[in-house]
Amino acid sequence: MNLSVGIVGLPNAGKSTLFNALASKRLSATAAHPFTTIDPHEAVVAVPDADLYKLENLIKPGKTVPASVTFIDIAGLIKGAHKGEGLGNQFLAKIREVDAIVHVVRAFKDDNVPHPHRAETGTVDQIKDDIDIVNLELELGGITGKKNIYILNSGEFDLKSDHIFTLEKEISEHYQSEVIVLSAKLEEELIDFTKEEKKDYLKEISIEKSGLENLIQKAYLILNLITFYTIKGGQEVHAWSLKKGQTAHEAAALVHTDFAKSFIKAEVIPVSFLLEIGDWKIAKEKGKIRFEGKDYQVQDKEVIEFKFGK
Ligand SMILES: Nc1nc2c(ncn2[C@@H]2O[C@H](COP(=O)(O)OP(=O)(O)OP(=O)(O)O)[C@@H](O)[C@H]2O)c(=O)[nH]1
Ligand SMILES: [Mg+2]
Repeated sequence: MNLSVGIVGLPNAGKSTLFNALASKRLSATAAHPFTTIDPHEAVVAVPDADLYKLENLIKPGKTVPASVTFIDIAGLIKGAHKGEGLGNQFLAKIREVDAIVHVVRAFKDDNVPHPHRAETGTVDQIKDDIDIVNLELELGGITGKKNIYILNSGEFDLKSDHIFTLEKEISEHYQSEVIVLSAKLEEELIDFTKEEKKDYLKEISIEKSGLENLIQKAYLILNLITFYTIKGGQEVHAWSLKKGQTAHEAAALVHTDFAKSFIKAEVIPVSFLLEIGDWKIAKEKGKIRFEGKDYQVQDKEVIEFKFGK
């Protein structure tokens, strides 16, 4: 199950900058003029998952595969996009295909980067000049009821300011939505850093951690996904995504494309139990591994071994 998240917002909001940070590569061109992005770019982004890495440490497999979410960088939209202004129509067609929306709201000041609806970039009202415009265009374009997260794209030295804090509160209350504060530019700069350099740099500017991890995890959550793990005889630890409510049979179909074999049962244990016990066989002896049938609704963070007939 690989669901996609579209990055939307006004031109010059910092969408491609954020996208590149998510992709850990400069896939999309960024520039201080509107409509830099024309064709959409896609990146498959690994979902950070501490339990997966604990499982990897325990099992020591040859390979570890994390769950992922696809992010799509799309052209900016402006007032009238639904009538074809700017690159509007292309934009709306692409947005219809995604499962959730990340809306980048510009909260950085930079006179070199023009705001599409404001001559003076310093006086932007993020609700009236940005969010309401984008939301109205989406609505007029027939795109409603999609799950979304607002990204407040703050200047890198502004992240802890009272102004940003107030704005974050205002937006989350006004739209009853998740708001994540980050600096896309800072996140993009971190691409080139080693782990150590990253840590030192964040410390220097008094930031505890990069906002990207938070964003990827929240995106995964709003997509209503859960994670289950397979171990494949100790060779490969794999995290898979399922929609909440899907069954063991559906999970098996993801893992084993060769589904001619008939499903007999799923052996199931919460990952926390397995990590605590430290061994599959011992867990079995202790009666901690359950046997479930094909209609069993898989729960978040379970390790599953499927058994098939011939
Ligand atoms: N100062 C500052 N500049 C930023 C920040 N984020 C992005 N920018 C700059 O703003 C400009 C526009 O960024 P892009 O990422 O290209 O914006 P976009 O939303 O993809 O724009 P379009 O593709 O034209 O819709 C670039 O020059 C970026 O370097 C930020 O946090 N601070
Ligand atoms: Mg762009």
